[in-house]
Amino acid sequence: MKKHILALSGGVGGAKLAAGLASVLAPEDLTLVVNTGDDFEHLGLTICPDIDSVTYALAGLNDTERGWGVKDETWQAMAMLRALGEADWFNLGDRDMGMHIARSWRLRGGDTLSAVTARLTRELGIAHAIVPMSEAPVRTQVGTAEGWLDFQRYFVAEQCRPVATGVRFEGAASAAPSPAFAAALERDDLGAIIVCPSNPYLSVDPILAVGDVREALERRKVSLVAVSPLVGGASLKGPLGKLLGELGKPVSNASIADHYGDLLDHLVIDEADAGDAGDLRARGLSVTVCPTVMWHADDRERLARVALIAAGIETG
Ligand code: FO1
Repeated sequence: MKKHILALSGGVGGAKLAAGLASVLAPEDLTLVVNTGDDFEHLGLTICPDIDSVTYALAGLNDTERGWGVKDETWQAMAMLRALGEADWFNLGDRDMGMHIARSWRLRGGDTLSAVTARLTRELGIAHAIVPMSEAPVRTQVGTAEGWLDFQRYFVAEQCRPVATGVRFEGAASAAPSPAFAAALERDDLGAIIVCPSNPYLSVDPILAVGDVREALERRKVSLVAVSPLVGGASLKGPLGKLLGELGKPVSNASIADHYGDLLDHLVIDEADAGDAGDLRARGLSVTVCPTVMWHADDRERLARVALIAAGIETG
């Protein structure tokens, strides 16, 4: 029987593997659930950075240099906003802004975030299901000496400079998984759960914190395979290394494995961290060591196949 794959993703790194999975799996065989804890309202627009990173990656529109937003972007609207004295700490490209306007318009018309995302991705020619983790707003906040900062304030405005004392997900406990996420978790033909190489604390945890998602995953009958976001004992991009240090944890795959705990069956780690494999295996984990940096489409596809094989899924 053909198996269905549920993948959990944040932005940037996760989006690359999401695109790899979409290149090796048929649309009906994959549900991509995306973190919405980074979402916020800005200048009257609803911004969903991780949904957009996954969408742009699957549509081939992503800017690979910057890591977020649309390639070949222009910034005229931003220049006008600046001239008008409006907030300019969060950069909205002209093409990207079209996405935020369309989303905000449809949400204001009463559509759910799932329906809006389905519509926007379909219009961009994406056949695979990209679904938000929940319809309800969940907001990631980072604890600092000055109090709790909303995620984009911490990440973009403050450039992750404040020392983090904790992370919380406002609204997660009372939120329900989106209908497509809940349905994927319950599928009889669910074959594996793949956790993309996103920040476990900032990008994957919000998904696990939604309603009873963690309990549903604990009850799973299939393998959960995570691809580590660490390369050579450091985060490739983003604040994971800094955050781990501030939370008093070593910047190593042992911390990733500890963090996912019993949820994790198999960890895919980078060849630069091959030295971690022995200790990880000694604690009962299955481990695959391979190149995990995804520069090009063939890297994304190869890593997707590695993750699926680790989960016991034939990729043809
Ligand atoms: N990241 C930045 O570092 N600076 C920005 O000005 C910025 C703008 C932005 C606009 C739209 C979008 O979808 C993403 C954007 N990001 C920006 C990235 C975003 O903050 C992060 O990718 C995620 O929230 C973390 O996964």
